[in-house]
Amino acid sequence: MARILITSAIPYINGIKHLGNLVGSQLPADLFARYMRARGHEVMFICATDEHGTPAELAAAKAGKPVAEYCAEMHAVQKGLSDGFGLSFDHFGRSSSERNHELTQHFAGKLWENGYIEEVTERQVYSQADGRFLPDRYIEGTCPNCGYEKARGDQCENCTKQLDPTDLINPRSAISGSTDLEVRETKHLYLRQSLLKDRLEAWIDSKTDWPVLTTSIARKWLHDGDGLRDRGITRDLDWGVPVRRGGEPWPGMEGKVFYVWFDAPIEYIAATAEWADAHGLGEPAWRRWWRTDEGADDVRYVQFMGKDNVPFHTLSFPATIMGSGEPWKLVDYIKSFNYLNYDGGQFSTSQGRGVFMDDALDLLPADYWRWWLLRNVPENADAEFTWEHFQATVNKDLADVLGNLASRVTKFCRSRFGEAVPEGGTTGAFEAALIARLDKRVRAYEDHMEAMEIRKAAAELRALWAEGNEFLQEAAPWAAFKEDPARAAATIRLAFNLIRFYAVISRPFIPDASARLMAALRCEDWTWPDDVNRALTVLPAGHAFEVPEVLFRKITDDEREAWRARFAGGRG
Ligand code: B3M
Ligand code: ZN
Repeated sequence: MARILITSAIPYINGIKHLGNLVGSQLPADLFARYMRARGHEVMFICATDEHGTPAELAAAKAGKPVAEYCAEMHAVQKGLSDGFGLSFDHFGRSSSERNHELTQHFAGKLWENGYIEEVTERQVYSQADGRFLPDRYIEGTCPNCGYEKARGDQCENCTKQLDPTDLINPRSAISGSTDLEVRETKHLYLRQSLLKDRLEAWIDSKTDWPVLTTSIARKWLHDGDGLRDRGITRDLDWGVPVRRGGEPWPGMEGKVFYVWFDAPIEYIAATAEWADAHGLGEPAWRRWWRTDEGADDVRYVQFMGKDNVPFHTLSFPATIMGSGEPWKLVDYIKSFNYLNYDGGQFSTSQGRGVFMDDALDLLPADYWRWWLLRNVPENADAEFTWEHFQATVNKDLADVLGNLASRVTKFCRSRFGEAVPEGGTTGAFEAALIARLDKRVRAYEDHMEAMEIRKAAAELRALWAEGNEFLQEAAPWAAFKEDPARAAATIRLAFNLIRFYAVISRPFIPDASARLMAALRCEDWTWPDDVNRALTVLPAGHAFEVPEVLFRKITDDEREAWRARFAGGRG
């Protein structure tokens, strides 16, 4: 049994996330966490809301609420939606927690002691109209790298380049739109990550098994010259982790807070401490996941994130950990994702274009979305959501293949044999050949899941379902029943066990449907089918069952068209 620490990029607090956000980190992380638990490993799966920085302040201002109140409300909303999608976090924390304040200040103090932080008098954009400095997203303008006109002061969404507000061409205030801006001097702390370039590079070079998407972005920023430039890690904002060290205010830094991207990854650690607090556990309970001197040397740490978050996780956060000089756990594997587009364009939070997590759950249960999203996860290239494809996938894979198998077998059995797994008859070479195929496929499925090759895993799972459907089609117990009821009974007995086998192996993808199947089978044995032969004898003759409610319903053409129109844009 291994110990696996899994973190998903923590979503910004500012509003409900769309399906593109969901599939870019939290959902695949959940798939992996569920799979690893199913295989008997000890898993710690952590996520949180990212509550600091300009996104939080701007959204709270727009909602007309104090930022602390806004964040508390939105955290509860996001928590409810992640529960709705079956995201099985061990803890869904908050980056504004006391734990994160302490840890962020702790890391800054260590970095300072070790010479990795310096105080810099820098030039910041000041807005006359707004009467304040304009850090990060408080300023917008044209990206000097790619020419995108809506680049933000901290990063260009289009080309992912990390920016400083003074880099922008034609800058304007995101608060007032004012272009009456001037550059003023103010003192800030800088993380001297350039000093760690060699260590970071050697570390990235050692990660030969990482996805190319991850390492190519990391190398690009390492070699860009600019990518590892020392960066300001403090801001002139009210909301955030106050700049302190050793429990005292940091001289000259009064009224400033740490930059959101400095404290956000530290929240992975803090949220694990929040988990321990929530369960009344002591310090060792969380430190054994994070401190290599306190047990975490045998932990495998995997991170999930969208490609725009890769530079922070391959360079800045590791620089924070390395520079602390303390034995904190570094990530072992980073699984990153491309973007999911929406029906011929992009998902857009600002334009309300696309399906958001709350909308999705209004339309259909989570498993319909989980299946489509994971099967089409933007793993090796960007992917696109279209309503036709969604409808076709749900109707074919879920309703026609898996759902149909469960419903045919249980209904046929009830009408011919009664509400218990039938006895009599024996299986032969035909069944043995099926089992051999299933065995081969389930081993391939395991390999893809271990390797986090999600599309391949989904394709293999679907093929496993199809094997069962085809077997039933050919064995045709409804026809065999007349001449050879014992033979039909043996087929149906195997088919019941197939349903259980599918419930177990499909659970990481479609947990609710799996639970409903198991409930209908009155079975609680979730043992993984290490031995397929044995797995297909778990339900013996005489075992009682119920016919399940429709497992997956079909999406009609009318629904598809109505939904397309509804989500074309302009969500409030
Ligand atoms: N909140 C950006 C995002 O939601 C940011 C991730 C932080 S991970 C430590 O994509
Ligand atoms: Zn750009």
